[in-house]
Amino acid sequence: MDVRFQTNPHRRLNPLTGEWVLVSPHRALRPWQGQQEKAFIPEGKPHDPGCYLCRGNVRANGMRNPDYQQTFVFDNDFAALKADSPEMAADDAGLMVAEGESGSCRVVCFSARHDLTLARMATADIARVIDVWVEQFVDLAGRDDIGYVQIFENRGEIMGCSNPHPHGQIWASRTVPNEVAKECDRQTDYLAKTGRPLLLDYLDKELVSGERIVFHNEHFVVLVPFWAVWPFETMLLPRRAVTGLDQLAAGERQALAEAVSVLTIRYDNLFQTSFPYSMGFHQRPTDGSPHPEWVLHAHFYPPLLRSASVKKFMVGYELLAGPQRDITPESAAERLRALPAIHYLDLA
Ligand code: H2U
Ligand code: ZN
Repeated sequence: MDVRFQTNPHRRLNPLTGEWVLVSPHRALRPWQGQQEKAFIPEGKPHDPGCYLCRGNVRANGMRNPDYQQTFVFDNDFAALKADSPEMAADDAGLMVAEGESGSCRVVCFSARHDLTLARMATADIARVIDVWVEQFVDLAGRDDIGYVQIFENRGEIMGCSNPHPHGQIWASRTVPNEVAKECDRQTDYLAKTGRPLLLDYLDKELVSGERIVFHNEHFVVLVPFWAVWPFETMLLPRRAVTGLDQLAAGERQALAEAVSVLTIRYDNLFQTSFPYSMGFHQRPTDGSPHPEWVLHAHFYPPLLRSASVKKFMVGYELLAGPQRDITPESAAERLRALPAIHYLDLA
């Protein structure tokens, strides 16, 4: 890439959303006098009697979890969406528009072990989580009242996650939510213009350049997107045009499990902490159309900037004008790429 981008303020376009990010690489040279933090050593137990996700325990609504051995899925007891919602009318001027929204929310326990995270789980056990995501996607996508299935994980207290037990959530809604709708429009336009899926063309360019690649195997690539907003934001992309998790062959699910494992281990190694993030998969809307414009992908949005406790804040200019970053996506990728793929707790 043009070296001028490594030292001068510039903005980059996210072709999936049409939004710009301001990059100020010269600011990364500012002096930093933060404290060096000690490596985080977890002290959790494999089973916590007070955890509402551990096996055999009673949840907030009085239901008892089964004695599950690996994964466990249940309907969220405090679901943001319900099976039906009344019709609502807009005002005449269209200035106060609301509509009923329906759907389903589920919680997915990744492991029976309370003290693990994806980064500490064996690849085979992550593959089991991927199988569960596929089952859930197929089940929800098959419903007439579901137009989009959002699979995600909120990791770490700093992200507002309420429980360290490894788990994620699924929110399936009647309509296509904002972020996905933007990506839908952009990918549709690109396919119409070029006859190729946007993300496959993008991936080809990234593989040629190599400077933002963090990890790759036979079927998946992990990279810091050219337009990343969060300091160590990444994207996981398949090497072929699959529109959803359900289209992955067995070997591809395995490769995805490996990619998730390596990425989350390197994230933990970066600041020797249990690395917080929000991650999730973007897949085709489930309206029954094939959506040839879509390429399945996962986004990881981690907030940490400099250490286990120093995070990036989306405030000021970012809230009022647009996102901004200091360290370039290229240097973030270089740092992640250089980290060992063995967890620091296993090296200790
Ligand atoms: P978070 O840790 O990301 O907040 O997710 C936990 C979810 O678990 C949350 O959505 C649900 C909350 O509603 N939950 C239950 O369904 N039952 C409970 O007993 C407690 C929490
Ligand atoms: Zn637990």
